[in-house]
Amino acid sequence: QSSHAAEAGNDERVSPAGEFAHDLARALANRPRSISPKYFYDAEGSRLFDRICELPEYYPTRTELGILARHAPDIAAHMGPQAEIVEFGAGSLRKVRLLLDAMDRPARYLPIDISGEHLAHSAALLQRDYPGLEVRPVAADYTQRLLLPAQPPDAGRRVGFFPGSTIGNFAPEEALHFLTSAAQVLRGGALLIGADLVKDPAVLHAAYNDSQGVTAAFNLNLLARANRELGTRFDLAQFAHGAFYNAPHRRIEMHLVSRKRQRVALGGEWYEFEEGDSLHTENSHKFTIDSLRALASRAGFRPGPVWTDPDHLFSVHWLHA
Ligand code: AVJ
Repeated sequence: QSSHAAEAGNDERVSPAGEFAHDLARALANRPRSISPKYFYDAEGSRLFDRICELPEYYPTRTELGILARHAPDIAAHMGPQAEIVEFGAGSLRKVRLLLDAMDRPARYLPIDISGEHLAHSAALLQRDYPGLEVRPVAADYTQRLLLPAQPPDAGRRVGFFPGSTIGNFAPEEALHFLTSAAQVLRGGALLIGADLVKDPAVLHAAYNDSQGVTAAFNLNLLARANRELGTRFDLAQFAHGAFYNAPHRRIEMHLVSRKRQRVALGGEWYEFEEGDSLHTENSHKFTIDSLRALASRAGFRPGPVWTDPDHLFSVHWLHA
């Protein structure tokens, strides 16, 4: 798979621990302290995220699956024959099965994910169920430069698939940047993208503060991962999971909040926390149908049909590249 990673222009494969150590050190030195949510997804974090998707309070996954299941024939018709699917941040590969099952002779599937181990496992399971499909997993950070292998001459449309409202993790200017480069690599094809919708803040709050504490464990896994990979000695019991809806920014924010005054060593430096100091670990932006379409237009897409659920919790958009 290393040649695929090279094609995807992934810089992280050179030294993943070096990158994490560097970004964490910078995060701890900065004010406010803030780190990319991409570091949640080691093998343990990916497993915890899969558990989040099963939680009763976490509506996005099952709602999006419902939308995809109901509208798969319509979506497949937009894809056309022998289409190729490029999935950004492919995770457990459950959603793409709904598309593959409805498609006319799907030609090739390129799942891109930062968690190489988790991806290889999921890709092998998918390949077993779709023996005729060319599955080419790409272990890469899709937020870096996107370079995809050339399509065979007889190929159908190249369709990007970006489900789960992962677009919400980006800051607005980063989302614009990502969509602009996606529009370039998908030119002539399309992007099928899931976006979580603005709704009652109480529903949002519950989705990120589940009663079983799985989201808290997912958040704290960032520190556990640092302990495993970087030799830090974060005391997980001394950090609280914080998640709240920031209405002006239309986003859920997740933080790790220090329960007391403490310090941690990393790379020969000490970093201090006062009681109540936070490390900002994630933003999860929410959209209206119009705000997503406006963003896509600015990135060079032509917005097409939108599918949603009866309660308007979640949206799936077809964007012509
Ligand atoms: C994978 C980014 C879409 O923002 O809802 C779930 C990640 N974080 N619970 C989201 C997440 C906490 C998820 N995304």
